[in-house]
Amino acid sequence: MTDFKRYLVTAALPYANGPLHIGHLAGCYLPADIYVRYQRARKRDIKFVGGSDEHGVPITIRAMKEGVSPQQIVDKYHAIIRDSLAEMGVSFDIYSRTSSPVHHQTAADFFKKLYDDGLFEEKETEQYYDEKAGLFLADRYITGTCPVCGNANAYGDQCESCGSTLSPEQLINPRSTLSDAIPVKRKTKHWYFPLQNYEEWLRTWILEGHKEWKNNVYGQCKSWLDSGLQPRAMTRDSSWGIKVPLPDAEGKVLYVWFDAPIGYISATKELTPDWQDYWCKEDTKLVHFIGKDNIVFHCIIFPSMLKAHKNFVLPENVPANEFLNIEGDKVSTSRNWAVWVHEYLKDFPGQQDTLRYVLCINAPETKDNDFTWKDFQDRNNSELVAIFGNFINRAMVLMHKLCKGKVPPLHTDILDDTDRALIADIENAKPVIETLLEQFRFRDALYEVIDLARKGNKYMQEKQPWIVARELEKDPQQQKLIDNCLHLCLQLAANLAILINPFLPTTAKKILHLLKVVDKMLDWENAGKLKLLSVGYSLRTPELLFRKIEDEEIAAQIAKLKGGLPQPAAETAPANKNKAGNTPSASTEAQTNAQGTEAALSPVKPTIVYDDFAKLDFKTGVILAAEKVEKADKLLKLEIDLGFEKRTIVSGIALHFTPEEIIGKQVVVVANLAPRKMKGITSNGMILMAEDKEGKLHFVNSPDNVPPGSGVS
Ligand code: B3M
Ligand code: ZN
Repeated sequence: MTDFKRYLVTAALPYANGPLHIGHLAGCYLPADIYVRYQRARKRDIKFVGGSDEHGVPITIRAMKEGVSPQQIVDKYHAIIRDSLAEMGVSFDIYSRTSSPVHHQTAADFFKKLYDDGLFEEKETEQYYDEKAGLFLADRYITGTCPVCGNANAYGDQCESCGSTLSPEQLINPRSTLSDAIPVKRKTKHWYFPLQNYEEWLRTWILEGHKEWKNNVYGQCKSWLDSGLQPRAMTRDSSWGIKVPLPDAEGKVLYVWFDAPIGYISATKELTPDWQDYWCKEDTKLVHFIGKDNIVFHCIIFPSMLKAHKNFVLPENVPANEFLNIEGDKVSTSRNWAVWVHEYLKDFPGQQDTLRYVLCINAPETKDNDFTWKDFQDRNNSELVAIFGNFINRAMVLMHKLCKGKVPPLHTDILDDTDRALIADIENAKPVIETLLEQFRFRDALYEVIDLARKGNKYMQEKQPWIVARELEKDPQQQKLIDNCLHLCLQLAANLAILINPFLPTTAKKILHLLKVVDKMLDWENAGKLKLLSVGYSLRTPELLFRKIEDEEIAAQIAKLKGGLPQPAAETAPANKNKAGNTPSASTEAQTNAQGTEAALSPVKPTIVYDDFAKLDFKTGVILAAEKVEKADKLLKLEIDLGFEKRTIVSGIALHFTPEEIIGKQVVVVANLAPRKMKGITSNGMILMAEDKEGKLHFVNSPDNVPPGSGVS
């Protein structure tokens, strides 16, 4: 179906267990908002719903850690998140919360309907229980030794060292991360949703029917489906959540990933009595904006639930983004490696659009991307200030200087090729940007808008009305050239307001103010038109749209970010990336918030046998060249002579050594480590470093007079 009558757009419900960081914005709130603002400008019937996710293990844990009730936690963070989103201009029609009575009722009814239809399997299993904390433990809250690689701190669902997907039963010496108690097995009964029964249908619906979904989304769905779906428990043992609406379910609540997506339905119910039009009529286009860690829930589990319940529309698209890293490192709330939105708003008052711009133009749409403060400054200063702002400002200033503050006429009889090229650029931008927006390619779309402003600057530079003005005394006819230039520039300024509006709404409003036109002009259908401003109309005196961001402000932000960190760890390579494990686990809800482990002096690792050691191939080498890796504070790219060959190795030592001081150093290299890519550079091995008590790094030198390439054992 392509002819949709109405749109329903959702953005993932953030857990109310911490404030919002810019990764959240870039992941789903900003793209969703851009899409919705664009569709609103097209006069589509559209609802944008969201709210806080207030149930689940992460909330209970946070409450335990802070020594308060879960309710206090969600009240506090719901307010912070709601306000941050509103101040960033994320224009929800409703921002609700899953603790609302409407939601409790809706989710419980949903469960009851599936239960009454006989869809759940009831199963009794043994699960780990923490007697000290008085809780059944979700997989993520159990640690122990990995049976595969011996890592002493593997999680119950995954070992971050070797990437193996685990179940808590496989861990050697399991411990509770909450109390350090040794967990005991307890019997417990739960209701399982038979996902496997939906596998065939999902294959047809997604793999055949939605080939247009983004590669990352389609690929993850395919990999889940290919590895086979399992029944999934839809209830949990907990006192916090929505009570299971059955008589024999004391102490049981709905699994947070069962209730949270239903939150989209509840929020729509709270918003409008016509909610069924949006949820039940086939000609609704339902779009879920999420981050990549939520793909399985929105593409596989929730659609199966909707299908099982019957009468609901299914998502037409799920444009999930990848992750945004900060200064080369994964966001970690536990290490405070994050840029918090409420703090940004305090530090950069009135500069919401700058952040919106940077997060969109650098959005992790197809792969993980990196946010750096330097890039933030550069993009603000050299794109928003120097291109977009500069164009609008020059047009306004020159119009005041050379056209008496009024929109000059267009003398069509003297239009030349340069004028006509600009007119074509204005007319052509709309369909291009429109197509990109419809395809959820927001960064490309925004690039096109900036590019149009760039063309405006170029046009002005070619026309140079300020030079033409010098001729006026000799030849008053020259005024016509000036008029044409500024007439077209002002019409372009009006067009830029329309085109930038979905992305930078405050900026669009500022342009409207300068041009003294009403909001109505921002209707999308006006884009591409050349008669948006009437001839003779007087405009306001110019005001700058953006301000330059100074080096000191950036230095302060970097210091703040790094101040939140413990001593850098002695690793010479970034921490292991989470490999996408794709076995459904009982506690995936904890993953987003439990990411990152604290840096600490590393204890002696578990014993290995000689054969393990013998697999490592150490060789001596000499550093031939070293240089900083762009956009990664910690990394140096090294060229190492191993005698028999030269190697590129990327090493995380840039905070400890300058490139110059290490050239010529003798080193020991792990020569048979599988290559890995860092910042686009393939690193072929690792150099050994020693870390002293103060956290300072020292080279493990190879002995004097040993030629490069000698074996070390
Ligand atoms: N609260 C997980 C997250 O914040 C979860 C999303 C729910 S969407 C229905 O990533
Ligand atoms: Zn392992």
